[in-house]
Amino acid sequence: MTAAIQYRLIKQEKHTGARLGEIITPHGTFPTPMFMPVGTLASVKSMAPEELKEMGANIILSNTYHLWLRPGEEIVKKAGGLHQFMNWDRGVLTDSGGFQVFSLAENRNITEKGVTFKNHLNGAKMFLSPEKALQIENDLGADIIMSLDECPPFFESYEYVRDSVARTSRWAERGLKAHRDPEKQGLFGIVQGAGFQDLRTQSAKDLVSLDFPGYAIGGLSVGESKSEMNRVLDFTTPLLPEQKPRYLMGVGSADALIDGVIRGIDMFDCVLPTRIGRNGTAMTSQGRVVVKNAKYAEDFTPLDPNCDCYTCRNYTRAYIRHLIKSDEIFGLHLTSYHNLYFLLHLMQQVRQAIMDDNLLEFRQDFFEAYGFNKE
Ligand code: PRF
Ligand code: ZN
Repeated sequence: MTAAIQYRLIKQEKHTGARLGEIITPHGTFPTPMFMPVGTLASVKSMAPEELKEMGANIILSNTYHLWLRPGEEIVKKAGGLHQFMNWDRGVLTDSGGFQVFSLAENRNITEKGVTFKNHLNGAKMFLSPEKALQIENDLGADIIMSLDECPPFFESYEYVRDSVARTSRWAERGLKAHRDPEKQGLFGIVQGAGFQDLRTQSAKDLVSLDFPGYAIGGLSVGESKSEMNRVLDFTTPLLPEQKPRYLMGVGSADALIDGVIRGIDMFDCVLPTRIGRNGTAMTSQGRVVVKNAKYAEDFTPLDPNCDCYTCRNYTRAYIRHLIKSDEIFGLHLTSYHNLYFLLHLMQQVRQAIMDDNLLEFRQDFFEAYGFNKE
């Protein structure tokens, strides 16, 4: 059997845990570390697939929970799968729905079998199990699919997290058994355990013994501090196999990407660039620019003076501010375009720094210009 997803480690950076590699998928081979734009409902909000390609996006993330509710996985399957449905011929990853049920749905009840909840659209009672998540993800047809996990709050009690981690491991094993086509889709396991080193260790051990083609680290960037997240990464990534990709879920601020890469992370996703973009905030080499602010009304410079994206080559802060203030949808397209470009370009620079063994110097320079802690 040829596994759907393979990872090739090309180079380890000399002074940090960072790695240069590539991930081989049924829809192309892509360099890592990488950032994955989020297209929750089979669309990266306001972005055409051609635009994502021209800025170098190689894999996008979509959500099982949302597509299950609307339009339903049956319709996506009939269209020929997510790639065909949305006209995207590069990589797709679907999250399993666990995290979304916990953040969006109401009346959740979690048992060994799975989780019942009322959906956030019409309040209908629904049930998601590890097997159901796999059936939906198999029907959606993404290249990388995720196990159903529980993401407990970071400051939950030790006893709760211990039992939750054990259940997430059992769910991961059930998902693996239910997975129909490992040659077409790679199923990743998700390490949980909040801030507890022994529980993260147990979780990683359980999942590594199941031999997934890749591993995610979940349960971070859920309200804990950046230093807490880095502390957990410091002891968690070394528990994962060197020859498999490592994915830090839901992390997308520029400083956290760099600090994650330094600790051995290969893949990231986050709604941050598109979400704050729609609401009039640009990520720039000099920190965040809230372009909606009055002080930009007569600023005829680009969002980021050091950016050569389509938005920055052609439009000014004053114009974009005007569009966003007037609810002109072109405005949020321009900021989304720039923010995605900014993070994809940042990852390109990070890969070059790994190649040159100067990632720590790169971090120092970047943080200085960015103004550490602005994010
Ligand atoms: N689990 C899953 N998806 C996620 C997370 C998680 O813990 C997070 C946490 N940052 C984001 N997305 N399945
Ligand atoms: Zn730009």
